[in-house]
Amino acid sequence: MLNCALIKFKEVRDKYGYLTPIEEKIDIPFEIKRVYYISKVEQGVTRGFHSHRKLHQVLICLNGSVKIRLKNPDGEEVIELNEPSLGLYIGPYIWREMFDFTEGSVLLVLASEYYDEDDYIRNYDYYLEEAKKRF
Ligand code: T46
Repeated sequence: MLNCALIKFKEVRDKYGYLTPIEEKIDIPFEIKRVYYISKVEQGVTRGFHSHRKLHQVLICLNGSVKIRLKNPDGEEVIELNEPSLGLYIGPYIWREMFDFTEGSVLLVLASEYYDEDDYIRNYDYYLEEAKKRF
């Protein structure tokens, strides 16, 4: 989908386990200003239901799995994040919904900007109106 991409990170495996290094502007296509993570999501809960105007993010499911429904005015797609070496880049004007969090799952998010509620579009009709001008 336009403005989204899967990123496969390098895994360094040795007899002690796995290590995944993530470097700004090398593995992540922007400067990282903020990091947050989502955890302890109860079964059946869906989060998200919004888009951003400027924000670029990479989502990484560090433990367990989660599904992400991505929408733009041309269609939709569901991506499952189920391993810590897989990142999902989401650019501006992509509607997202996160669901099917497995027990104990942890979703890490690397973001290009500080938290700004004004950057969110939380109404789907407003989203479509603005996004149609961009795609
Ligand atoms: C996104 C998806 C993947 C903060 O105080 N600081 C922060 O940096 C963030 C991200 C949120 N908050 C507060 C705002 C709300 O009171 O945390 C609360 C939950 O936020 P929200 O309902 O937006 O959470 P999600 O899971 O629906 O969405 C989050 C991000 O907000 C969003 O940018 O793309 O994760």
